[in-house]
Amino acid sequence: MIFMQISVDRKLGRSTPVPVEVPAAPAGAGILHLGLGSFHRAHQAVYTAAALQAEGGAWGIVGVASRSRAVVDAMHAQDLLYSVATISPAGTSLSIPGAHVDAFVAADDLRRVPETIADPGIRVVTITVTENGYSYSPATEHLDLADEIIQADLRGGAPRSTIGQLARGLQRRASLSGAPISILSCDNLAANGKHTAKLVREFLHALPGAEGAEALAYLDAAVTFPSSMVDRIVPTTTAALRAQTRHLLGAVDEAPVPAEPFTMWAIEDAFAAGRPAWQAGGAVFTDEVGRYEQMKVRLLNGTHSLIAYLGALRGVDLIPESIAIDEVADAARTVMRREYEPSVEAPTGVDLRAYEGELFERWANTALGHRTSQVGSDGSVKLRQRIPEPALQALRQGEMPHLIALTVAGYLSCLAPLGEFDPGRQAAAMTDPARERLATAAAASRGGAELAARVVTEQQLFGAALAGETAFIGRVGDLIDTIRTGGVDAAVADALAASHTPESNDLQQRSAR
Ligand code: CS2
Repeated sequence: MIFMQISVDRKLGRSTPVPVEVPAAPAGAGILHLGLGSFHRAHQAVYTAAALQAEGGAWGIVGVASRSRAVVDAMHAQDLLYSVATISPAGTSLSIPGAHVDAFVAADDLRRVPETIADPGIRVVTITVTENGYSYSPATEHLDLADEIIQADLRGGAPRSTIGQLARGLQRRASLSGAPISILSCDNLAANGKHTAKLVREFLHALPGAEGAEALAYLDAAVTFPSSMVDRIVPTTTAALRAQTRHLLGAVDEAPVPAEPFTMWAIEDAFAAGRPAWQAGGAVFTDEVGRYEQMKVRLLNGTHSLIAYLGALRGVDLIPESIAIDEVADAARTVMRREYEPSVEAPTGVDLRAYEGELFERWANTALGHRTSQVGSDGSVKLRQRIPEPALQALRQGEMPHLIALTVAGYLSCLAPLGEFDPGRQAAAMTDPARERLATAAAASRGGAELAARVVTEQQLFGAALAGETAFIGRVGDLIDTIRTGGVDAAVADALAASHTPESNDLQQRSAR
């Protein structure tokens, strides 16, 4: 699509007329949000805007970016406004949520996050810091006390980790007002509320002497950690989107966010000090968040990882290009139906098959430009949430999850290539906190079996339970070797053939042969 080059110097702002409705500024701050990235701005902020429109109230959002100035500066220059571009093959439409009342960079003033948590006007803290932001060890699932930042946060001074910020903020709130508050994780983690509560408590328990005692008692009495499942595909913002937004708005927006039309939010309704009417934006309040989360993290995210690694290894930039390849679509359908679905219990009223059908349409959204390198990034922390449970359930029933093994083999082939194997530029663009560790494992391994054993068993990258599953680890190793010597298509064909042959799925028959 070509856009007319028009010269617009007007900036988006409350006094700039634009052809999109700009809601009135919120009456005051009620939410502190940690993680002012694109996802938050296209998800929770949109639901909060709908709630404000429906019921008003002092539920404006104070957004916190951990280090990057870009979005904070752009939003301040635009009276905290930005547009959400909803993109489908049928076209792009803009909306302006206008739900923020302030934004700052945590690293600029490390005391500001705990101080804001202690402000009694703040009644909910929402969090999108990605799976990588919770400072926990994938092997033990406990707070990573060996982590340098956690150690520094425990010694005192201004906290830098999200868990340290929450714990120090709640400690301060306990001593100042003791006012109730809720902490709402919106990241793709199993039982994200409980997980966050556990890590905050572990931080407080690890403080010297009885330093954490008052805050721990306050947590029991006045703080809740509801779980939630969030869903909306939000790629990174591009220069092309900025140009398109400028054209549609007739004003410059330096911080637009692209998003798909689909959006979902399932939340446990356990708020200690009230909450916005997020249902006005379509949020579902339910006591079945666990089911929603398993459905989403496995069927969507688990399959998404496979599509990303297979696509990257085939040299494909975008998720829609990858899912358009017949073999990739077949692998995606198979992993979803045969290996993830048996471990998922559908939430009441949700039709799994309809949900799955919708996923294929969402992945095929070519206009969205979602990159394989974006979905493939941070696999060490993402896969930990997506694969171990369904893989273990299959293995316990004597079934080999060939396509989950292929997901791990694809991941390791991209991030820890053996010898001369070149996984290509999409794999090179993937970032991962474990990259260095994985490279060391690859350098010390002569083949796929050794690499898989080093990563899954020694490093316990996918948790302790999967570390002892030798048949699964052996299968991952075989598939790594097939990718390296025969190419990714050969590995996909091998995994699909094995999956479609009932006999080869049966581990007992396999070992008896
Ligand atoms: C993706 C998710 O990057 C990834 O790993 O699977 O970000 C996915 O797009 C969102 O969870 C959709 O809600």
